[in-house]
Amino acid sequence: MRRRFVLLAGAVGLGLVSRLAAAHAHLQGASPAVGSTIAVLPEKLVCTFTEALEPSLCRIEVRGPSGTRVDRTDLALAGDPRRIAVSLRPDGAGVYRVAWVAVSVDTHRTEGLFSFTVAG
Ligand SMILES: [Cu+2]
Repeated sequence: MRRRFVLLAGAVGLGLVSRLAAAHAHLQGASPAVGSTIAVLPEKLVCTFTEALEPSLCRIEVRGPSGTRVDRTDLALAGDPRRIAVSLRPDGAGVYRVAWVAVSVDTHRTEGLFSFTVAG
């Protein structure tokens, strides 16, 4: 209950909070890499952050070139408390857009967008 309240307050003050967020979970890297062009869509998208995550509160939504959601909503830690992965469903060549929300173990929330391209 307390955590829920903290999250809500965090979401309301997100603009301010993220500016003060020296030690929060920022995206350190992804596979496929941010902005990259790849030949074949991998089975999973893996995102690595700068802080340990609370996986049950994190979200990753991936939309394929057709605009439909292509992640299989099976987000889970991937062998490291700072790393989460989600399975992907192929949606052809084009731009895949990723929207992420990361909640670190200190319950602070960050979010962002990036894309990668699957070459035709
Ligand atoms: Cu924090």
